[in-house]
Amino acid sequence: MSPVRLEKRGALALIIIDNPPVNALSQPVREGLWHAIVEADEDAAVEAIVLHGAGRNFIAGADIREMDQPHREPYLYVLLSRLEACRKPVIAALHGHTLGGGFETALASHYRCATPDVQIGLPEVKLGLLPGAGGVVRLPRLIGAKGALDLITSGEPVAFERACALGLIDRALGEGDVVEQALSYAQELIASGASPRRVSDLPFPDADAANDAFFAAYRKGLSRSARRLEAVERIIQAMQAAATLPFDSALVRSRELFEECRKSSQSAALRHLFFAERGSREGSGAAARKVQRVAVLGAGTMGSGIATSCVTSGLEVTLVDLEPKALEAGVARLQSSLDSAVKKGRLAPAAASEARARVRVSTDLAAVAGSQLVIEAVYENLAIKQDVFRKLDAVCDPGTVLATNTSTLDVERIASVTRRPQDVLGMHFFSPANVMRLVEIVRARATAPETLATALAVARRLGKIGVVVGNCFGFVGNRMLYAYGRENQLMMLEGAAPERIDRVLEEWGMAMGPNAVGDLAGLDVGYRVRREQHNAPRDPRYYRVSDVLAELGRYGQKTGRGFYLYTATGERQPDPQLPELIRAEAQRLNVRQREISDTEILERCLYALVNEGARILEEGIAASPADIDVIWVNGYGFPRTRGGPMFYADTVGLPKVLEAIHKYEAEQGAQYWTPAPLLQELATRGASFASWQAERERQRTSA
Ligand code: T1G
Repeated sequence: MSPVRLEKRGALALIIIDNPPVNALSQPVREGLWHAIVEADEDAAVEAIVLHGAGRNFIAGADIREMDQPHREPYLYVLLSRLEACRKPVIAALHGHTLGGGFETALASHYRCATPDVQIGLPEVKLGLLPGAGGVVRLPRLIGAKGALDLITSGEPVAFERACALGLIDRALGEGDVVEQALSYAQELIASGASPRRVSDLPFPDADAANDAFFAAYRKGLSRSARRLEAVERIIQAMQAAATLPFDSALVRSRELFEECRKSSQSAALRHLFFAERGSREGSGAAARKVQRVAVLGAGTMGSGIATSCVTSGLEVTLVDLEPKALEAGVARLQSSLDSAVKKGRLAPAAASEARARVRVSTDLAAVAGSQLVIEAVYENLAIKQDVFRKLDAVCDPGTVLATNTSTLDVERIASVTRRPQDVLGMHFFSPANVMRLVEIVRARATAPETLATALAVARRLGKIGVVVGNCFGFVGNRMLYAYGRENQLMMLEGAAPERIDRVLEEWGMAMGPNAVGDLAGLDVGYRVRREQHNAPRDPRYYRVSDVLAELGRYGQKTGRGFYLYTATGERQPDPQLPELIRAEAQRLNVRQREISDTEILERCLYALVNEGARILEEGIAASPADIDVIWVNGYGFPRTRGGPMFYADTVGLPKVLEAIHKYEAEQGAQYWTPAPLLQELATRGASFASWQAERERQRTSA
């Protein structure tokens, strides 16, 4: 059945797009729209046409899944030109998400009305694309070049009030039924003798925008992250075409630039992550238990961050810390997070007050009773955590999910002290917990599917991305981080300056270099973890530079000195004492110093990630290469435009990655550079991680 229906309502034609879940403009939708539009336009009895998207939103855009397939007609930009050419008024009835090609459809309509829940935007840039169906050429004709560029290069949606203020909506509707209101608006237009009003007939409004100075200034004002997105430059070029060429020529030019974006590796990476971040939350298929009250044990930095994230997501929170002073400090951190969210306009004052009202605090562990989920965030020590879980086991109702926020301890050994291991798992949040989107959900052997599904549902409720991982030292993210950091540390001993390694990786795209991250997290933290790391390599060089600094009390930002010196304003500067300190340590360890190329820095850090990621896949600790990508992009600052470590390895080509690993195996030894068997096998047969995963999924569905 076609996902597009045409209903005649007296003199009105109502075209309904019904393509769950978001009315994406797939080829069947475009084909159905074409026929409905032509029929309505050619029907003499029809005096106006209303476009409506069934369900929770108008249209969320083109079907992203089609981006890697050959184009199939009708092309959206052609369809929209046909829509705009209708000889009778076309009214777009907007509600909910009206994004990308969906908003371009609204722009090609003659009149736009919307209910207050509308979210209007052109988020293509977040996929490494640009509006390819006329948005770059029509939008500035309504709101000017600057406003249009801001909306398109940010990709951020605008809500109802702002959309009305910008003139994107001709009639503001009420909270009621969008169809009924739109039909009566259409009746009004007919009664007033309104005729088709085509945006493409409007002149490009900013005379000055037609000159290069405007666009040069706009480029100059771009943020560093915007400059890194190839799509942003192409959007500006498309806008320049819109400012200087006739409408049709500008439309053609925007299509050419869209195609360049669509074929770019950045867009492939960003579209990969779009689906990877949605796929990772696929649970075990079991039903999640309902969670409305969460208890957080431990009011330290992590605990108060987790409590903040829960309470701002509408959950009730009981924050427990046996130390009154620690509890007081935790509550203060939570309050301050709420205050700053209000100050930044991220949280309405009323919502902040309601959030505060949902917080209960206690120094008595028994206060967790009645919670459906308990998240333990006490001191990172196994014996302490086991003691806490014995007590939770005694106090909590049956079916309560008991989660530990441990980042390195064995979840199995925590679950095993309870009589309910099926309800126990890890929920590894990343600091700051109220900001970072990633949660590693660690399943132990006995963890039940419902328990996993509940944790995934809570992560989504918190606006986070939950990724189910297996139980091993460091789970997925940190386990790979140790390999990445190991190479960083070894290369410093071998003569590469810490700030140079950071710079090379940051210029490549990492949000922060490993040494800046170490200083931020605190070199003392890693120092303590490594002393508990039962499987640390027997190698005196392993993280030796960090250890020397920690032993000198140079913990990083918190002490003003670590890999860098920190000024009073927090600026980082190289520490002139460091080269000699590292050279002396290298000499003591008999490590020869030499010139290390940028390529070697990148390959040793990035391919160490890939090699460890391949082992993690072999062991079943991660369910897919995409899950590893989601973890590293959302938890460790891996650049989204590179798609994640495993996606990146596929773009390099596994044979090339393997060749480099063999080189380092010869130079650095087999201890760290033996190729993972999976990588070896895939590279040898010219496969990729993606094709390997697709094959596994085919076998699973056909089983
Ligand atoms: N295409 C295909 N599938 C889509 C989709 C899309 N545009 N948008 C969502 N989905 C799927 C998604 O994968 C998930 O599937 C389900 O719908 C629910 O999504 C020509 C070229 C609209 C804000 O970038 O931002 O138009 O996991 O979990 O949290 O110029 O979806 O259930 O199998 O995200 O309520 C531009 C992308 C496209 C918007 C809803 N549009 N979508 O969020 O649900 S390019 C976008 C979103 C374009 C034109 C250009 C969000 C949402 P599954 P969800 P949500």
